[in-house]
Amino acid sequence: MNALSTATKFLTRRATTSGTAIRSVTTLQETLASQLPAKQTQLATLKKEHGSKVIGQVTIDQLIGGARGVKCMLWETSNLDPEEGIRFRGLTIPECQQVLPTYSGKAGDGEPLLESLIWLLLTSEVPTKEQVDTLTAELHQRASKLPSHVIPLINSLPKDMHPMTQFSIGLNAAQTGSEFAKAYANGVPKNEYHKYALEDILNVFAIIPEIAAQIYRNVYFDGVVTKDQSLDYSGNFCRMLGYDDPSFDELMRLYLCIHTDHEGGNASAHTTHLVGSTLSDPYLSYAAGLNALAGPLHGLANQEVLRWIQALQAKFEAEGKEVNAETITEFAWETLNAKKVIPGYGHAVLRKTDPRYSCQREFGLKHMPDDPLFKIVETIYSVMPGILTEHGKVANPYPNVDSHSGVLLWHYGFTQYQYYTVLFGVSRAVGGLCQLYWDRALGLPLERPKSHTPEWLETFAKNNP
Ligand code: CMX
Repeated sequence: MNALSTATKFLTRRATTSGTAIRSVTTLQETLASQLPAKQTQLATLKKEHGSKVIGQVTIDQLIGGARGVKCMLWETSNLDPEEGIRFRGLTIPECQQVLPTYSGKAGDGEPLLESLIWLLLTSEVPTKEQVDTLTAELHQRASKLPSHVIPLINSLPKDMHPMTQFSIGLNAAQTGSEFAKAYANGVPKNEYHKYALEDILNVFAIIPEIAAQIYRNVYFDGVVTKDQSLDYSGNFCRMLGYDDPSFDELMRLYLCIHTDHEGGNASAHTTHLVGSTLSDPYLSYAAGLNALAGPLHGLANQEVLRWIQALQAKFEAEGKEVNAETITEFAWETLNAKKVIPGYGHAVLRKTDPRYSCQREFGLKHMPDDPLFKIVETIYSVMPGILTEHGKVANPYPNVDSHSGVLLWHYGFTQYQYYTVLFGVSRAVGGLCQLYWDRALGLPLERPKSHTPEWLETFAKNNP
């Protein structure tokens, strides 16, 4: 019996109602297996019947400018509209909050469980609470798959090494547990890759909270990680980090859900997809994605926002001035005139306020309306779009996801902002790797776009006046 059939067995729960009816929960693996043939046929037909149709053009500007807007990637799990923001399998964030199972068991009563979103992104179906509970139990069980050398390795790292570097090292080291790499080495046929990829993907989801929590506890506390597997994925992660507050659990559920996926072109998701296309296993693919997330123009922006606000507070405190719309405006212009970016503002695709910002703002208004830092973020929001519009360079003067997340964490005493991107990394694994499942299931090929030299471009431009 292979690991996959063990998992499927594990997931199948049977309950007797009044001693007569027997009902079983359709497992994640069964759901995916039932969808697979139709999905494969759909893509093959699309390619065969419409493969030669032109869907866009590429300008020299786009080639030099980071491929903005170039349509060249298939992405199943989410889509980003510049005006509306993200939809996960067609659902907006407020819609997810309405329909996905929560900790209380009632949709709409609290934040969705991360396990609900894993199910949705993988299968495009809204799961029942029962299905989500089986997935929670499976992930808790799979947490024991963390190879025994990983925690000692993390414990040996210097405390001043950035937590994202430690996270990437930890996940790379866990790759010894890859079922996909073993199966590939044993010559498993191509049409079976996806089964082993799914094994790895679920194992990565299961082990990364402990890797992440160990880093947090080592760098800032006593190195002790305490689990509570009676809770859901996010609740258990909060206990491992050392937080025991139901309201913080809810924040973590929201945080982990909204950072999962942002279609394919963002650097962390795209890197995961690119590296995965070489048939690197899901551990190595997502470790590469983490390294992309660690850049200040991407996931590191959430720590930079807190640093920016701290610097602003320190400056005006020293000058005996209040932090208000006027002083924030002054500080923003200082930043811009020094040719630095305002962290947490702007976006490569979005052209409106990020709905991930808006839902965090809603959370703040509900749970901490009088928090001083929350109020500063509100004031920044009231002036920054005007400042950036006046500055005249940015395509989008509105806040993105990173603008708000740190302030909410800070409210609960989670003030170690150098660590914030690790939380983003725990969540982004879900988007990048759910897509990687479909990459393997649909047999997507090695990614290999064409590059050109400047000389080729100049000659082309000359010949095409
Ligand atoms: N502050 C100051 N200048 C900004 C800016 C900001 N917040 N956002 C963009 N600009 C500048 C760009 O640096 C660029 O300047 P140059 O022409 O001198 O190179 C110009 O405005 C045009 O850029 P753009 O088309 O508006 O934005 P890009 O697609 O090039 O970049 C992003 C997008 C997110 C990297 C950029 O807005 C930025 O640096 N924001 C601050 C960092 C941040 O919050 N990143 C997190 C994004 C969300 C995430 O991935 O987690």
